[in-house]
Amino acid sequence: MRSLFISDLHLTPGRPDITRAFLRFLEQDAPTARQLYILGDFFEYWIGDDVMDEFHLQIAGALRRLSEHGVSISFMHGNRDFLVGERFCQLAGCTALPDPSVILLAKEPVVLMHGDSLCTLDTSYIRFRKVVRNPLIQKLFLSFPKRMRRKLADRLREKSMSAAREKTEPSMDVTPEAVTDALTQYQSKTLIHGHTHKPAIHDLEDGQQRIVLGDWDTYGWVLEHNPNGFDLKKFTI
Ligand code: OKV
Ligand code: MN
Repeated sequence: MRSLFISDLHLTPGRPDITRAFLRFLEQDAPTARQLYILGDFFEYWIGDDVMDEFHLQIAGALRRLSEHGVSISFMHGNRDFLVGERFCQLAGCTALPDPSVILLAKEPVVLMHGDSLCTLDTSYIRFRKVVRNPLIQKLFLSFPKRMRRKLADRLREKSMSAAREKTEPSMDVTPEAVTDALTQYQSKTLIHGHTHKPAIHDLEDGQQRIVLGDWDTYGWVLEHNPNGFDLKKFTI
């Protein structure tokens, strides 16, 4: 009875080392699990399912192989790959998982989120999110020619990279209020999320816990839940 949780791989053709580590994980670790939960920012960027190439098809194929092996795969969007759609999920044998979602682990409710919505002090990002998550604006963006989408996305990412350096650390992390609100709303003691790139298991008041997944860069991170509880595993890429 193993469940695995990953997020923030930021897969891109520019990081073949991370892609290889992920494909290795799919072959060596994931097949003996019952479920695999992908909690957002699986891809570094996504501008439409119609822009998939060899790289994306290889990853979708590897995921599909795992799903056909009997592992159920759930895919939650992150703040980068929120445009991943039905076509990719179908190719990859994944089921879309809304943000937030509540699952049962050892009969206990557990809240799953990407984590960006917990960073309630990041006002400039919240503004950006409101625009790009608007269904009408998404429809308009997806109606643009591919080269125009590419150009616009490249420009937005460049702009955001220079802005991120100016941001002070605390505004990027989750706020305790947002965490408490989520746990209260879903009457759960455990919250699992990614996004902040600060992997840890935080024990909170009243037996509550917040588990933060790690981003894949120098190390890869996998959270495992088994009959003994949670285990946040770290390995070199
Ligand atoms: C994803 C982030 C780029 C953060 C644009 C409407 C627009 C969608 C989009 C374009 C960008 C996703 C889809 C990307 C996340 C960035 C920069 C910062 C902080 C529109 C709908 F422009 F028409 F309104 N986009 N891409 N950022 O390159 O994957 O999360 S992206
Ligand atoms: Mn994120």
